[in-house]
Amino acid sequence: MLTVFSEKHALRNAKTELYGGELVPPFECPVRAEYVLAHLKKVELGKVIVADEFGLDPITRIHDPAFLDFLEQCWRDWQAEGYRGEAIPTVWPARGMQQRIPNHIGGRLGYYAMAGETAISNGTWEAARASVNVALTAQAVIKNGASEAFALCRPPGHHAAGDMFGGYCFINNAAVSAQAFIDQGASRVAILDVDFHHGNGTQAIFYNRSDVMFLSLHGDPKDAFPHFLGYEDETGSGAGEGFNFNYPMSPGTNYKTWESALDDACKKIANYSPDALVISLGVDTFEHDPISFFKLTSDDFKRYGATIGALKLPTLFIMEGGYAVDEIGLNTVNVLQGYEGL
Ligand code: SP5
Ligand code: ZN
Repeated sequence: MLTVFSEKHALRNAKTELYGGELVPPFECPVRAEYVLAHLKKVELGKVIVADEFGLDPITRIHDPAFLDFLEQCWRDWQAEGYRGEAIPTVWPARGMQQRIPNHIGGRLGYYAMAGETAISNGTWEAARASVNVALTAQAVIKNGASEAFALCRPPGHHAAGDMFGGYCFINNAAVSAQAFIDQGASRVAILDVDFHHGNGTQAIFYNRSDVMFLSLHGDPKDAFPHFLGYEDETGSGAGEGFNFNYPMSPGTNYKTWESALDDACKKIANYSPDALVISLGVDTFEHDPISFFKLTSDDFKRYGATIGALKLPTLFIMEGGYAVDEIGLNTVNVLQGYEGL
């Protein structure tokens, strides 16, 4: 399987994450991508190519231009304010408050943020742009006839909505790629999100559409981030009713339980008969992930890769989360090799 990569991921190198009331080194860190790259080279998964530049047009199909301007300008505006730390939101347009966009960078940050753990700092925008270029390059490989490709995206994307960042995500790589398939003539695309966390951004983006089906297996929002989306009764709205499927699962969920959710999701995908399948591939379902609570083993990743492969659909794998860095290469590549039947 071909992999697309960009060294510019390393420009996303925040020093702080707000976690348990402390500023800690971010779980979402540069070695994640380096370890995945090293492992797929070690097992000779296939060619690794560098991302092309796609410009803003495919991104504005999904994201609000004012939101993108904010992401591009945020770090400069924050520094201009004289702040000494990284840009972390501290105020939100909560229940009963105005949804107007303020001038002050502190207000703009809160307006566009869906969570407060994700600091914006120097290079964040450039890395997020590189990440979506990785996804679009892999999407183009499939559009040009390959049956699968792996986009080694970093930073991840599935928590980013049309005008919200957070959960370590800025641009929704999976959503932009799915939209690219549609814009290039696909009638239907399915996005299967196997990251431990609910893909709230992707769900929100396609919630009222029937041409992109979204299915997510994740920690129950009652117990897991992002807490405010991802319940089973979120089934889509308007034309999108019946095209959104959530599989929330409890703390301690093992592979047997997780696999039955996957099997159900795969049946729905097969019935939908999409022209392409996008996998939001987070490996934070791993038993030793430091911020998650599923119990998948490294061998389980190979097993479920095979289940996805059995769908026999053109498949674009997009890297999302996974924070047990010592095993992130093994677990990610196991999915890809399982898919290939190895
Ligand atoms: C892409 C992705 O995986 N984003 C995840 C963002 C999660 N950020 C908030 C984490 C809060 C974790 N609280 C867990 C407590 C574990 N003891
Ligand atoms: Zn995650």
